[in-house]
Amino acid sequence: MTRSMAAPSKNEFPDLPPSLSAERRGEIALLRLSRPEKRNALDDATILGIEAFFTTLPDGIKAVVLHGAGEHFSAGLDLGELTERDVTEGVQHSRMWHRAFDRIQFGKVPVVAVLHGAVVGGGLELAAAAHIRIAERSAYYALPEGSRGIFLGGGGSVRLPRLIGAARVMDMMLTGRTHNAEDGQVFGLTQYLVEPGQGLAKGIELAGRIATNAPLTNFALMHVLPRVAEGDPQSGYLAEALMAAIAQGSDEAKARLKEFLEKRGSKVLRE
Ligand code: 1HE
Repeated sequence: MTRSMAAPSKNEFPDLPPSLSAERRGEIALLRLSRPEKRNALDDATILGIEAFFTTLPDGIKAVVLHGAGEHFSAGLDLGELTERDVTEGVQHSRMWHRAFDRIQFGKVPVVAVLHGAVVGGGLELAAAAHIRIAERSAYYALPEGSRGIFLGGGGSVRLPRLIGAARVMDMMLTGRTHNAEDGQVFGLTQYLVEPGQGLAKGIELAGRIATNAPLTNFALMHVLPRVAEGDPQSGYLAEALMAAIAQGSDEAKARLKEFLEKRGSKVLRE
């Protein structure tokens, strides 16, 4: 539910543009790209709305599901806004996208993106900032920047090679190659592949599981794991040891471990 307030209280979503809609379901927030008539193309208002949403998540939200209305997740950058920008404005525009998507990747809670139809250009960059990606079988991926005479600008040149390899990004941009949902699943862009129409339910299910984790564990996964994975190993081992000790020392971890040892905790079950 979107409330019309300039300064949201800790229990409300911020004022969002019409291209976005937010809904709370208990501990989970759903953020929907809601501009299907333009294939959820991302204009400035939408990017700023995404930044505001992830910066001011209401208290008690433990995971977010990001999804798109209509036939496509997102057609990427709103090309209609591009024509009048000079070089300096172009740099600032890209940095605005970086800020917004950083609020997703390094924000307060994990984000599950549900992908379907076109997931292209800036839409793919947006998806890359999430922590878990689910593809419906209709999803397809492309980076048409090459053919439009432009370049990645939403953090894609950083995030996408880490997810799918620089060679694939190079191929997609040089040749305009499109990959389908099965390809994306095989090369690790997505972690789940579901039938058309099933993505949102799967996203809500996974977000529900994420919400049951200790907040400190989710914090460590979002903020420590990627930095360790990308940094030098020796610093990584040290950061891991420190994070492990901090997590183990928390009251929540102690209570959860006690629960298991007293046969009240959940077991790891085969899916
Ligand atoms: C748009 C956009 C857009 C659609 N900006 N208006 N992205 C692209 O190069 C992808 C461009 N879009 C497409 O290739 C197709 O629209 C789709 C494959 C996504 C969907 O096709 P379709 O047949 O369902 O829709 P459509 O008829 O092409 O588009 C419907 C409307 O959405 C139409 O407007 P209308 O007023 O004529 O109805 C389109 O103009 C409009 N529309 N996509 C603006 N992208 C930070 S840097 C990131 C750089 C990039 O993202 S580059 C990639 C840009």
